[in-house]
Amino acid sequence: NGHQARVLWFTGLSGAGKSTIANALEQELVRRGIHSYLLDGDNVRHGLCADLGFSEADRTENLRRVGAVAGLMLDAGLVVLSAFISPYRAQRDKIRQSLPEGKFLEIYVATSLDVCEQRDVKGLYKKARQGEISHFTGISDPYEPPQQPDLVLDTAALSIEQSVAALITLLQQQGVI
Ligand code: GGZ
Repeated sequence: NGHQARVLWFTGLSGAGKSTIANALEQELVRRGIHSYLLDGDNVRHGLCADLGFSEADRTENLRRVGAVAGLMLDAGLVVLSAFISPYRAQRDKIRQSLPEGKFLEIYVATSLDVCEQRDVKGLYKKARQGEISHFTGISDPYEPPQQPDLVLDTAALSIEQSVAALITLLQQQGVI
């Protein structure tokens, strides 16, 4: 099962569907015998980055560490799926520049703020609107969308299966699988 290592960097608002899509893609890659690993808030913010919050400096440090780990996993030959809000363009560009040329694919999960807020799966948007959470992305903190993403996925318009299919097509076009 020859495949080329890559970092797939999912960016988008809280509740946009980054982790859901990345999880579904990981299952599809496992099914195809492709060695991959999913980095997301669930396995990073409780351990490696447990000391960090959501200020701009802490988010930048969070993503610096994740980018470094992704780089190590890339060296090990994995297809790395990374799902973080990563709200600042400069943070994402820095990670792209830290990796070997062409190894970073930016996936913009472009689900609108309206849709994310209506879903409000964890009730965080409501809390942010009520001022109980400060620096909440999209409400009281910025989100800078990618200007030239490799793929745009809007989960208001696409099923999980359709998003995974679009990602598989991208990976085939890029010669990853
Ligand atoms: C944004 C927050 C915040 C604030 C807690 N702003 O939907 P979730 O819950 O599970 O995903 C969000 C997660 C964001 O962590 P990331 O590591 O992806 O962020 S970043 O890339 O900016 O470092 C959300 C929850 O943490 N959460 N407080 N203030 N999201």
